[in-house]
Amino acid sequence: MKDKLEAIKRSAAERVKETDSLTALEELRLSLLGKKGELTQILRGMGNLSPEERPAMGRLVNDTRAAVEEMLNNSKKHISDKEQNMRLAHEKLDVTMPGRTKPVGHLHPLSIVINELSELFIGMGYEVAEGPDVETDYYNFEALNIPANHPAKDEQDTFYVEGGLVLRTQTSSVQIRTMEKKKPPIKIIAPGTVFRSDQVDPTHSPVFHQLEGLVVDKGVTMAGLKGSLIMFVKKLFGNETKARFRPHHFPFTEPSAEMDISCFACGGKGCRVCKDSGWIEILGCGMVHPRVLEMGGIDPTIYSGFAFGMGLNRIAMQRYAITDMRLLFEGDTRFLQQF
Ligand code: 2NL
Repeated sequence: MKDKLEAIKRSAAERVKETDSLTALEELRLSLLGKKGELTQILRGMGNLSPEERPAMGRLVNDTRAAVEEMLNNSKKHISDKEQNMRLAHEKLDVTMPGRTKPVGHLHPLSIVINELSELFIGMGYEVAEGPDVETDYYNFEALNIPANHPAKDEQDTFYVEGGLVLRTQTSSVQIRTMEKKKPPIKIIAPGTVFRSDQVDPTHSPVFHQLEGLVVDKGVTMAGLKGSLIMFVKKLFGNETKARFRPHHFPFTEPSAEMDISCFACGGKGCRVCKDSGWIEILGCGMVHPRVLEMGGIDPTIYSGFAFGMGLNRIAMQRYAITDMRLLFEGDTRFLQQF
């Protein structure tokens, strides 16, 4: 029996040495110390021993068992250290590496300008109004006092859609619709996309953007128009900005004017931006024509109004030093990512 225990111990030492995984080690533990294990079998055989032999033999079995357990435990520690080191080397994480970011969309330069101008007008008490891009002839032309034979109605200038509809050539139609729905006081801006049958070049596009404004109430005057617009350009281009109004003609306003501002590039001295004039044309405006008020359902003997309209593409181009309008429409992300 003694020899047998010695043999078990020796073979256990050898087998432990050969084992290199925790699962194999556990199998080995069961085969040595488990219910059906080799040492357990020997313990069972103790019943056959004489009472004198039993205590010494019992001690020997226990010592062997303890020795085997110690071997197993040492090996377990050794193997799990080794496995952990392997995992650490394998799953190495460099927290200083740059993260992988998802590309996030952002505002188009035109949207930035629309938002900025809208905020300025909202600050002056205006509300933002919107309407359809496809309009009837009535809302786009007739209600604005543009006669049937007006050159603007020519197919060379306006996109006609099936059913006698047009792609709106200005956002004025939005304001006519507002006048029909609301009683004065009316104080709105209508920013949006407009369409003209233009050839594409660095300063023209058949799709572009405008912001129009309309104020209708009792006692609205040309002086009020000038005051409001001067306040607006000072807020947008700086307090030192000067303005001048030149007489003009629009079918929907009377009197009408164009507004120039002192060049923001040279301050009025003359440069390439203002073509040496010192002034930059910024918008058209005027007192709403009485016939336009009437067609909007407003009595021109009680109420008066002023209106103005400006192109947004040029403002965006000036603001961001963009030299070709096509860049605003082509959707090239290499260009758009800069804003
Ligand atoms: C320009 C000039 C202008 C208007 C737009 C307007 C709208 C209504 C009634 C009267 Cl509902 N007028 N809009 C008035 C004057 C000028 O635009 O050069 N736009 C780019």
